[in-house]
Parts: sequence; structure tokens; C-alpha cells
Amino acid sequence: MKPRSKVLIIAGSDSSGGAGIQADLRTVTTLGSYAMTAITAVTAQNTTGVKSIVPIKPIEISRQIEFSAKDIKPDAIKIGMLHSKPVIQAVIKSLHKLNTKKIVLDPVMVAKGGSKLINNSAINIIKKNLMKKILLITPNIPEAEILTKTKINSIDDMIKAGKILINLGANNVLIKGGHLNSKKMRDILLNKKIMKVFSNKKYNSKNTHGTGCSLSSAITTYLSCGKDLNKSCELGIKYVNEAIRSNLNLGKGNGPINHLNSINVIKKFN
Ligand code: PXL
Repeated sequence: MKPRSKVLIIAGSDSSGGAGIQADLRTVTTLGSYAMTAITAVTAQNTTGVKSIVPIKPIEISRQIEFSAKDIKPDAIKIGMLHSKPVIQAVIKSLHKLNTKKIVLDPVMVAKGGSKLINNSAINIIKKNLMKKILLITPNIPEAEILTKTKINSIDDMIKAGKILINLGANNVLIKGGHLNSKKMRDILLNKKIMKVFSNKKYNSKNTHGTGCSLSSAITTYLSCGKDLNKSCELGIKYVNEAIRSNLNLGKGNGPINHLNSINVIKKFN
């Protein structure tokens, strides 16, 4: 089998293998596409928490992006952990040179165990600049609360927060409802014209490390293959839902999801 498309991943490394670049690579690969990477930071962590974070210099991040993409042109780009303002500025500059339209941003802020993965000054530049330049932003509820300075306790609150982000200049927003205390799993996609609620079965599990990374990578991969945004979100959510359902239970803390359990979703690709 040949890869269906080429995806560039800009994200941090998670030594436990559950989130970050490791989850992204696994997602893109199991969905049958080819992945390139630009590593923004190296974290030492396991399922119980983050030990340390070493940021990569902005110039080196730009080199990874530009040098790889110059040779193999990505069909779509996924952005994950961006540690600081200078990193985001460098990424914005490099993206400008590439001219790739399909860009998905997972605004990674806090790891499962509570460790901060981004500086405060970086959050502002995401809102004021980066968010407007990309196709889709995929905040979970805590991230959407920080970005919109609102409290989210219901579907209505999710919709309100989504609208705030659209009014701030985001093109499309997918707010992930996993943190909501509800029986069903609901995620909301909205832009200026449409609002769509994806409703799925909720599997209660502590082993959800890497869900956000995997979802944004799955959506990016579907987009890179020519699926529209709505379908890409629908399929991406199904992909992650299946991976959670497996409940792998590795490690003593918040374990990884099982990408290999998503094979039945992958088969439905065409
Ligand atoms: O899940 C968010 C995330 C993203 N990127 C890296 C991470 C994590 C969470 O731990 O470590 C590198």
C-alpha cells in the first residue's frame, strides 16, 4: 500500500509515547498517510506526569518545517504543543512560506496530570494571530475556557465559547466535550454559517492520554486526503472514540489510548 497523502506534524515529543508527536505519527500512519515532523519541545514523562520540558530553539523548529516541506510538500499540517511566544512567531513565519491551506491547530495547554505545556504570553498570540491563519482550532473545554475567558458547564456554554472564538477571527472551531459531565460524548463544530453537534457514546476511562493529539491528527489526515471539514471531524472523532473504547490500561496513571483498535474505522475510509 502506498501512502494516501503527506502530513506535516509540528508538535512536542512525549517520551511515554501516549501523546504528542508519538500519538500523531501513530494516527497518521494507521490512517494510511505519510508523516513528517517538526519537534517543538522534548518532554520527559510517563503516565503519572511530566518530569521536564526542553524547548527546541525557534530557528531549529523553522528549519525542520521549511527544509522538510520544501522537499516533500505536505497536503495538510497539524500543529500541537507550542511552548512559547517566540516559538509561535517562528511557526507563523514558516507557515507563511509554505502556503498550505489545510492547517489544524490543537491549542495544547495543560498535560493530563496538570503540568503546563505553554507560557501565558503564548496564549495571547494564538488568539490574536495564529488562530486566524489556520483552518480549524480544536480546544477542549479547559482550553476553550482560557481562550474565551468564560466558564463552560453545558452544551450551550460550549456553543457560546465557540461563537466567541469565531468572532475573534477563528475560521472553524471544534470544541471537544470530553470534560463535560454528561452521559453522551458531544463535540461541536462551528463557523460563521453552520453549527454541528457530533454525538457519540461516552466510554468512561482514565486512559485518555493523547486523545486531543490523536483527534487533531486524524482530522488533519482526513483533510489531507480530500475529505471536507465536516466529514473529517466526524471520522476523526470516530477514530479516537474507538481507540478510547479499547481501554488499554498501560502504566500507573493516565494511560494511552489504543490506536490499533481503530482499524475498523480505518477500513471505512473510502
Ligand atoms: O495532550 C497534550 C500533549 C501534547 N503534546 C505533548 C504532550 C501532551 C500531553 O502530555 O506531552 C508533547
